[in-house]
Amino acid sequence: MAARAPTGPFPPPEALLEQPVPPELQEAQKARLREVWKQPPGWRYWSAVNNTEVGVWYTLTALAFMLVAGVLALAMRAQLSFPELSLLDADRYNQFFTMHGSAMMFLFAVPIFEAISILILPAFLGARDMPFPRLSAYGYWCFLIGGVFVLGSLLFDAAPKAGWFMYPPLATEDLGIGSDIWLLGLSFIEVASIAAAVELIVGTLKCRPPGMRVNLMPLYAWYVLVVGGMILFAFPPLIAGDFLFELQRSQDWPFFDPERGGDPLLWQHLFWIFGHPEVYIVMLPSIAIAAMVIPTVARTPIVGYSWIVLSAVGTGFLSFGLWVHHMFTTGLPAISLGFFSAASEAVVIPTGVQLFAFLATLMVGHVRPTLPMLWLAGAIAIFTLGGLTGVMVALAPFDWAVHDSYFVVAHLHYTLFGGMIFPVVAGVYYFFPFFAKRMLSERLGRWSFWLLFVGMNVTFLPMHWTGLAGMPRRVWTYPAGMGWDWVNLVSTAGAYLTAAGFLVFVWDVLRPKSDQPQIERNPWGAGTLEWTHDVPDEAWGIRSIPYVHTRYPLWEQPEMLARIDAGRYYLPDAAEMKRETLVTSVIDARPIQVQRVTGPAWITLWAAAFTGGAFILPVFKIYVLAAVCGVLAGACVIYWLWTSTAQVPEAETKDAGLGLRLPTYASGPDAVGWWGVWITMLGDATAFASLVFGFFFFWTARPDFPPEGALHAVPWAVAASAVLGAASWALTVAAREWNAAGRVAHARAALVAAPVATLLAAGAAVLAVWPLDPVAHVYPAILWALAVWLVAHLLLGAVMQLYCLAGSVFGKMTPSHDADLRNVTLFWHFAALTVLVTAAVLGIAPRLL
Ligand code: HEM
Ligand SMILES: [Cu+2]
Repeated sequence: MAARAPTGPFPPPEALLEQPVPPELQEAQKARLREVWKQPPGWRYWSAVNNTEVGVWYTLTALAFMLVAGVLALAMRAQLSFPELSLLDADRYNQFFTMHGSAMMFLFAVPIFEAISILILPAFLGARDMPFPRLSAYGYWCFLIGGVFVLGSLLFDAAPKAGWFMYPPLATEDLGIGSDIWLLGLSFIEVASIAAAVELIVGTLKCRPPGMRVNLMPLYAWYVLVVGGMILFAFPPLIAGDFLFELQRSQDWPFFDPERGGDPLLWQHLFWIFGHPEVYIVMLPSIAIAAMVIPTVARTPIVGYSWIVLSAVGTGFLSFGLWVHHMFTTGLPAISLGFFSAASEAVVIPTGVQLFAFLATLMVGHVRPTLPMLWLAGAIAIFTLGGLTGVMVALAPFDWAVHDSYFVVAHLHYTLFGGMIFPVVAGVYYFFPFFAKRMLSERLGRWSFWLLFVGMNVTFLPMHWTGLAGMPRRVWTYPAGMGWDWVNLVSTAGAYLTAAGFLVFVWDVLRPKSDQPQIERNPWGAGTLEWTHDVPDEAWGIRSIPYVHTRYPLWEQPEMLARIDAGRYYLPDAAEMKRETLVTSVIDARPIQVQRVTGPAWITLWAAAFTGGAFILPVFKIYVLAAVCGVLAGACVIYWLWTSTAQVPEAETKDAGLGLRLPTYASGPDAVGWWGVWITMLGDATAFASLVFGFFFFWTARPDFPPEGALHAVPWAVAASAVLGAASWALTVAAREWNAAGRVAHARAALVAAPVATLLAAGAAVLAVWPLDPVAHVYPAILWALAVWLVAHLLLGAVMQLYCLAGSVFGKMTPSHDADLRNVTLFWHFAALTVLVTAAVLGIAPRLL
């Protein structure tokens, strides 16, 4: 262990930083870096995994999905332009608004944040890549496959049609496969979203440049942490909800069926526990973009850095307490109405703090009116209007009046255009030269801005009116003479104007630019690290990883750029011809490891394709093949982990530059993989907690839970499952300790015994619920659901234990190279918790009820 500690000076002594690097050496270093980071040629390009390629694909795909969703909106507006038209029939209209909303939210609003972040976060942090490049690639392919599948259903007239929040009983009773496509297809994409969030969080925590303490991070990175964290806690309840929902649809387990003890409100809770934070998941990245653009435009450091960070974190927390305001009309007790109404208004405070900090920055600086700034100004104007109507609908009595009317449609589009479309376009204008090395057009940008600005107001302002005049949302047509006619026509005209604005923007992005000069480096005169990237482009990301001790290094460390270019800083070379980036400590960013990151591979694409099969085939009730796909996906993932992560390095330490020697292998909390597991498991535990919440929700909300004389889970089997699960956990911990102490034979024996205990625990869990009939009533159904969840985790845990055993036998894991075993033990801490809580719910709760 001790052999792996970093040695050498840190922070780097000034004398070392000043030493010149001989030009021949510089050229040789550059040649090696170029060779190591180059993209695979020809069609093999699509096996690339590094963040610059994957980030661009991801961004373009999300924008393309947005355009498809926009076309659906245009079709809806055409249908509504005059009363009693029948361009679209009712059924098709339902499909269109459902897919419009779902695609905008799940295929565009959230993924675009992850896409842009994957693309630029490493550059903000002076890293060469994300910590787990193959995970980003896997996430991207899942997103593409899932998105094409869900949108493709439109072509077969089979799309979901129960609205973007899929309320039961409408969606449970929907015949056809539309709702299944929504539930399974979007769950698949949510899993990919969570994977990206894990990657982004670990990247921010562990891959910052040496010296960049948390209070020096670019604000964007703070928002990545907050939004990533929110995704981690908001998506799992929805996934848990999807899981229950799909069980109801395919197996008839009655979670949302009141006749058999279920309750549709459980879905509403789970959906909005996700859905409200979702609103902030969508808005906060926009504020993050503004926080990067505004100091540059104002040519001054941001005012109130700490206040902004606190507000962002505060908004993140608050947003989880607000979901009930989407359910004001469901007949909740008055006390909770008051509470959630007040809490909804309270979010105004942190949002206001951020806004005022930006205004203050603009006031103390010397503002250059650039195109990104124009888009941001438009965003603020629109968002303010949307915010005002938001304050109105947050008042429960007003909401009763306009609920499910076009007023809400107007409100939500103002917030989404102001809070996301305009800032995202601002971000594209600002960051486009960063990755394309060419500017977008000033003239087209202005055209697009005014078309969109006027167009969206003409579209959505009249909807406040139609809403107050009583026009309900989600109607495919309306009778003449309600006073809605010409207002709707105006709306439709506005929609086409908006579309023209989008077209101009898309053309500007896609038009060939090879006759245009490449940009000068740092064209906006920004102060943050991403603009140190080379022009013309170099695939290595950053030539050498700088020592950072200011918030705006390009402004405040004037000697830095020349030193980066000269390879004067860390990792200026790729002596072993491996892709590498630095890992630093979480709070104060001391260098602790040289991380080898993975290169191009097809295996991620295969893994995504099989995962897709596992999610998509059940839509068509093809369960056996789906299971086969699941197993194959697992095999791909195992192969990819086995061949590329936690490899025993050729030497324990290496020269990282500036006299610093760093380990090439890390294990436990030093390793990025360990953090990845931790963070993933937080999300997993949240999903599990949502299922347990479901149990207690039924218990408190339903008088017949459990019903008179109900069968309970088999006590001895519950107890056996708990004991065996705990034993398996203990064996895993013992294996870790023995292995670390060099008692390899003991460790292997423990790793042989552990999966046996695990499988027995899984068997006992099944026996515990076997006599219960999940179709009969929600009580046996929720017990079955918990058991299924537990068994899936136990099976996964057994595979992990066997993976470590194989690692030990084949020399991938040794007493001093035990990263895999430590990560697996971490998984098992959570698995043990799942075992014990499940046992408590199955075994003890019925006696208390
Ligand atoms: C050209 C721009 C757009 C137009 C013309 C438009 C139009 C519409 C219309 C007419 C509806 C209501 C359908 C109905 O209730 O019958 C709707 C719903 C919705 N829109 Fe948009 N929209 C646009 C852009 C966006 C954007 C950018 C987003 C999000 C990022 C978005 C998200 C939604 C959502 C979530 C719904 C609710 C769907 C539902 O009721 O299930 N829209 N849109
Ligand atoms: Cu909300």
